[in-house]
Amino acid sequence: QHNPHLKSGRTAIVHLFEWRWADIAAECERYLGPNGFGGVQISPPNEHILVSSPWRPWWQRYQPIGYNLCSRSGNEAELGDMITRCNNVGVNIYVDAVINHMCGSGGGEGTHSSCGSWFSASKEDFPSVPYSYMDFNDNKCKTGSGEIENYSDPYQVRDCRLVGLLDLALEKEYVRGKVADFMNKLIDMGVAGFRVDASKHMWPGDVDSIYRRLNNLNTKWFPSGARAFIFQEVIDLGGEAISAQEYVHLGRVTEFKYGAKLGTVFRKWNGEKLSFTKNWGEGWGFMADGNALVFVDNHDNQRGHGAGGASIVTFWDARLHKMAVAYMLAHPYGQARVMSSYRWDRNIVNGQVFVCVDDYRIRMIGLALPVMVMDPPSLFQSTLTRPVETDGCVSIDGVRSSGNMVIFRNVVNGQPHANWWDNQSNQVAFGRGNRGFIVFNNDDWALDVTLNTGLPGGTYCDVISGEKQGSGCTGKQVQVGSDGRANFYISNTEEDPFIAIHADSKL
Ligand code: LAG
Ligand code: CA
Repeated sequence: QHNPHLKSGRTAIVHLFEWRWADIAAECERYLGPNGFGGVQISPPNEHILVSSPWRPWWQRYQPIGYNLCSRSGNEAELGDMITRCNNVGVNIYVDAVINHMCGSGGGEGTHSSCGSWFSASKEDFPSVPYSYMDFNDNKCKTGSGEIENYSDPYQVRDCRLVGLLDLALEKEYVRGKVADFMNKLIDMGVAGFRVDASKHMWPGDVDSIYRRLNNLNTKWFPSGARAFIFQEVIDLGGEAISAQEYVHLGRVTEFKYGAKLGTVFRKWNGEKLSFTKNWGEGWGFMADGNALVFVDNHDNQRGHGAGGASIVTFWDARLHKMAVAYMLAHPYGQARVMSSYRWDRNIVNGQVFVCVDDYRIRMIGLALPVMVMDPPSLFQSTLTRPVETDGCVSIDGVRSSGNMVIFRNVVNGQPHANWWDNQSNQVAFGRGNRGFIVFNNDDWALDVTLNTGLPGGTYCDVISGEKQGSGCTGKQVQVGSDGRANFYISNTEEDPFIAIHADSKL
């Protein structure tokens, strides 16, 4: 089902990667709700394996042990409280559903799981569900190793093990029922839908059968008869046996070409120019607008996992990242998702450990300092706080620009892409009807041009360099004449070489 059921006027989703439920609940009330965010993609809430080497990596959560709802983000009560509190302030929750597989075949035997349930990976025994060896695809998979060996063979990709993960027999009624029970429990708690992990590795007919078993959404927060929003993780950059098209009738699909191409454009690789994005969207060979879930980067490709390639822009390139995120949020194509995770270098402020993030900053409490080499090892011990006062993170401005661009997207919702301008290089501008206008300078020289914005005359506050506060503006001001025209000057040396104005930033 393709409709995210966003509450009125809201348009964007944020992935709060690895955040704790209690922190997400507070964030919904304090920031996301008041600032027009439509929904949160949460990390997998189900019981997962605990990996010791490396110590508690983020990816242990993609190795289910069962469907009990305790994870390192919190327990079932905290999850329910979060769903309720976010729904109550108009922010939907989308669950990352890992249903293709259980833990890795080498996951051992014991109670090293997030709720403490006993399991045996070697015997394929997961009593908390329960699943036994009969519920896995070992006999269906035809490769010698039992692994996916060749991505040009769709049978292998669906029936064999992905990186050693025990592959569930989703053709079985029993397994389908257990998966649907898990998802229905979450629906009844009030979630609005699911990011379906590893969808490429499941037959469309199998997931269809599961989706058909899902309950309607909880009528406490959603219209009666509303079906869960489904967005399926299918990495399709072209050239493989399995294409995103096989899944679009079932729900939305992650459009991985979007971030890969946008990164190439902003990096100016392969002769790409921003001016070539005049027909961005379907014109670039992406899937139909109504099927696409779009993002600049995701939790995998920002840390070298999964696909996407080197062109993906992440917070490591803060300047380009902010521009790319703003471009996505200003552009009408697709259901947009922004990413909020952490970067894994640390800084210490007044004896407290911080990790810098793209859109947010995470304060780590009680962590042993020397162990933070890559990803924070145990987020059980952390609390997350939105940056309010301190600095020290390169992309702290990204909080403002991305947050303000989420508002921009809401303000221009439903308006057509309009008033395109480019310099045949990397300076471009476009508007959204008569509600918003954005100008980018990704060239190595200044932009100085008068453009038709499509907006009513007046003085507007740029929401990238600052924002409207009361009747004032903390950033640049743009004078739009009664003919809709305005002069823009953007130096190529600015930290944020782009300007965005919209109906609600009018002074
Ligand atoms: C996904 N989308 O379709 C997730 O976005 C991605 O993060 C998941 O992989 C993947 N599918 C499976 O759910 C992640 C890591 C992998 C990790 C896996 C399971 O990117 O690196 O594999 O989660 O934890 C890890 C090890 C492998 C090992 C495997 C099994 O990295 O070397 O073979 O566990 O033990
Ligand atoms: Ca499979």
